Amino acid sequence: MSHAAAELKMTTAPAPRTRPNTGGRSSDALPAATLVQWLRDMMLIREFENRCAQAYQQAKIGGFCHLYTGQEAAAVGTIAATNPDDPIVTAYRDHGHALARGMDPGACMAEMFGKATGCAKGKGGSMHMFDKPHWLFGGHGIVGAQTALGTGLAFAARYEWEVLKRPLANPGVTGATPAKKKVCLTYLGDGALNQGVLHESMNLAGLWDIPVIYIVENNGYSMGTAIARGTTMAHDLTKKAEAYGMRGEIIDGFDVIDLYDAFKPLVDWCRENQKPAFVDLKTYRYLGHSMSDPQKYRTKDEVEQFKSKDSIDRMAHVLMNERKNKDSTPVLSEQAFTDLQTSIKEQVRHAMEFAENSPVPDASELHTDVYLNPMPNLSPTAEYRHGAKNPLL
Ligand SMILES: Cc1ncc(C[n+]2csc(CCOP(=O)(O)OP(=O)(O)O)c2C)c(N)n1
Ligand SMILES: [Mg+2]
Repeated sequence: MSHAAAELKMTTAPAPRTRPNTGGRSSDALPAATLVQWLRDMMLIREFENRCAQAYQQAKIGGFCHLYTGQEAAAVGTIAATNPDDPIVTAYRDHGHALARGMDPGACMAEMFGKATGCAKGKGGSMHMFDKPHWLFGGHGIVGAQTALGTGLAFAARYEWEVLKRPLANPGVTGATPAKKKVCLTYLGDGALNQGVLHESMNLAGLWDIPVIYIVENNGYSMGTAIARGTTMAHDLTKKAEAYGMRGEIIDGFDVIDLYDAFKPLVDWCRENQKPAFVDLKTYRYLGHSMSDPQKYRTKDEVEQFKSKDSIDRMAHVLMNERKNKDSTPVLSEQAFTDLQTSIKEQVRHAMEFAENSPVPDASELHTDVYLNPMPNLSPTAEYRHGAKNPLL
């Protein structure tokens, strides 16, 4: 076993376990249709990413491209535990979160293709999925930067509820009224764990009781560096939460139902008590860090080991064999599963066609949306004068 694999075993792979068949889990209260929807969401992400990989190889997608394949349960299981108007923010491996939050796959794919119909008008690309109506505040490429944004979003949410008693948000945004207790899910990779901004953010969150949940999607590697080679206490990251006075939990991210059952009570607690938390969410990416990663840092065996507990296969198995309707038939029949596969392929094919047939952004869009309400002297438009005094200073 390679050095990296040995460390990964220690830090990432929890022993596979069978879900205890006892009552009292949050998922027990959910209708079967919700569980089938989770499976569908994970399958949609997998198919979307497969088609992105093809389109990238055909040079239809340019720039950086980080696929979410293998990590699907992380976005689907955590987002399922939120309200639709809880803000979320993530890093650059963001297609999965966007789709799990409900972004139209056409808008997501068009963004990948750099087309004007994309969610960021084709100006952001793979790393910058934004969806204001679904309270997704990006997609960010600077490692760790989104942790400060997520902390700010959570602060704003608490400020609205507690101080202003009215929403700050655009009234057109889904669920903007009335002000209410929210939590902000802030996703980061394990490679962001040592960025200063995370520690400044966690310090303030702990100090001021900001309702943010930092979710480390711990796939064991930061690009090609195994976590234990670059991060202290990799075997127990919750110690970092302790240092900032917040709850910390380790959650298995391979079984979406287990994940939800562990995560939902934490979200509810953070919302009710308006407190922060930190989650070490164990997961694994099947593909390289990005499209140009030769993956010399891990063995094929290791990847296969993780694939053998694939969260989509697992969920399909549970719904087709373990979860039963009142009449003892499985909640997902073989035919229904096949139909699901067909409808997802169709949906993603439509998204591809939509992206391919959409126009590229007009050249006049080059300097728009750079700043919100740009000050004339700060805006790189016709009014810009080099060396002009910053009116804010
Ligand atoms: C501030 C900053 N430093 C370096 C980079 C280059 N970079 C991009 S991703 C990455 C690794 C991040 O680790 P993690 O999120 O665990 O990576 P993954 O699991 O996606 O490989 C680095 C160093 C960057 N984007 N931003
Ligand atoms: Mg990582």
